[in-house]
Amino acid sequence: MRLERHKHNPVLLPNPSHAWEALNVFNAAVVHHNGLFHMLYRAQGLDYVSHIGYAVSEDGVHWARLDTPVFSPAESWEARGVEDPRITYLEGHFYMTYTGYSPIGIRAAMARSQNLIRWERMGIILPNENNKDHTLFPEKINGRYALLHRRPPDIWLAYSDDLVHWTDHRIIMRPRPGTWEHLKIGAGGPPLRTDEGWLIIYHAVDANRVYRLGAALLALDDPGVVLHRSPTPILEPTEVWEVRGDVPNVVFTCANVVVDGMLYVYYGGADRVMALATCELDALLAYLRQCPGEPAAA
Ligand code: M1P
Repeated sequence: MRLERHKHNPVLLPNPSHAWEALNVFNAAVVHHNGLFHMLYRAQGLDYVSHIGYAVSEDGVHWARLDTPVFSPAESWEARGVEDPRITYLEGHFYMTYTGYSPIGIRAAMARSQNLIRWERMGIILPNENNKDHTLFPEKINGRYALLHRRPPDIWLAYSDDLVHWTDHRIIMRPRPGTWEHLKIGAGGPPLRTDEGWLIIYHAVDANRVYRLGAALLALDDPGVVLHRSPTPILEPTEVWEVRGDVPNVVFTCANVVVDGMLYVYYGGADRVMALATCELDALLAYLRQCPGEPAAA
């Protein structure tokens, strides 16, 4: 099973007219809301400080974007950039999980918005540790908020009563040694509820630092249980703009949305451009149904 690249890829390119997005635009969040696709993308200029820009689209392929970023570094712990946004619509708010990068390291942070343009910081949610690739489930599970995050090299699950204090951390997926997942793995966009489980798309890094995408289904009432996991990648770098860019051989996703039964996976190509790959959701679920599950990892 492979995702199909859109024929108009890359769908978003750096814009040399704006210093803040002149070099790289990549690793975007995308939500589909009120009939429009909204993209919050990571952008870098020559200083390599990451900002987050906004673009909107009717078809998910052609985008109109704002001239200035909607979210930029403002706190000491994100002084070198706000990176890799993922957006979850939950209880009437858009929550953006993002990485704050600074001389102290990388911190898992969160902000919220009602309109995707003005953002209110909620601060670091996993304090005193280098952490990233965190993404919020779109509903409570057994009465508590749930989050995937990454303590290298594994994907972890945690729970919270208030979205700020996270407890009950446990590993749910480990890299598979000697494979396309050898070095580390990390969650992509927010888990998608399906009848058969929480669908997640994740990235995996091999021993040569090639980034690929895989998929898994987690149990609805206990996402710590991996019901099915793809043994082979569903996307790997082959196009020139995936193989050559700022960082070579990278496909990296922070966004997966379903519209009219079609799964849209947005991904950064070689940390330079934004691209789109799709498949029928039912086809991916049929494939995963045949893939083995795993015993609890922790
Ligand atoms: O350069 C590839 C990716 O490297 C990092 O991802 P991770 O630590 O999860 O492997 C991130 O900086 C990501 O933004 C980047 O695309």
